[in-house]
Amino acid sequence: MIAFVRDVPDSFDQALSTTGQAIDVAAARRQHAGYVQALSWLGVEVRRLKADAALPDCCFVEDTAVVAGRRALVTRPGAVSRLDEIDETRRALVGLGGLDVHMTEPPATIDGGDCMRVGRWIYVGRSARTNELGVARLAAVHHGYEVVPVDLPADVLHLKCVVSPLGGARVLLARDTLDPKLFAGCEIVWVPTAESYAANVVALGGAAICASGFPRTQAALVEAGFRVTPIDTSEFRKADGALTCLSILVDEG
Ligand code: CIR
Repeated sequence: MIAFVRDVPDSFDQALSTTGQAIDVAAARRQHAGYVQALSWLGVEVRRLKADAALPDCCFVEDTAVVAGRRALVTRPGAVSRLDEIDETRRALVGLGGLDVHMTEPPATIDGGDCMRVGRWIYVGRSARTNELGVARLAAVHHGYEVVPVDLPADVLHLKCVVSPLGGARVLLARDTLDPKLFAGCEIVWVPTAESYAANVVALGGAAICASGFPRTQAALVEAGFRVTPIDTSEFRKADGALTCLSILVDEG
């Protein structure tokens, strides 16, 4: 497994945020290094892309591509300030070789954080960032998968803010967010309402990287058989980000 991550820019304290909390860029860089280390511990080959100070949100690289199998869709992020983030992602994915790389044309918008692959399905959030044309583009490029649109509540930024894939047909879902019937073919591991931020984890094989400070979610993951690595994500949380947003995973298999 290869993971592309993008460094934290000097301007990260100007990242889009609904929290209004002041971001400590140096602390964010330390937390980012912890994330990279945790990925390496899981056996992932990490490739770092350079930050661009003109793009304060560029470390949330997940939003710029949806990779499944040998096909990659470079997205067109729904936030105007993030549109230029895709150039570096496109270069990196083309440079990797072996991937069929496709683009998204305006007026379609789609954020990778709204897209979750589980087996042969790709769930996609219809959100403030991902529009109908974005969903259609995803379905056209990833035609080998069944695309399942999910209407998101207005207070949920991205689909994967409240549900994330655990591998196989398992998902980690925050209670009181989405209708569990959407995931009828899946086994659900539940995150309690009070810990909903922790529903976003990076799970690979039998291991999961999760946000620290959420003991009930950690216990649920352990109960589900995962070896759990908690890491501090406080600075990314201030910018409405979590764990999956910090990487694009490419399965070489
Ligand atoms: C934004 O509002 O776009 C960023 N501040 C946060 C993006 C988080 N990305 C993700 O959850 N996939």
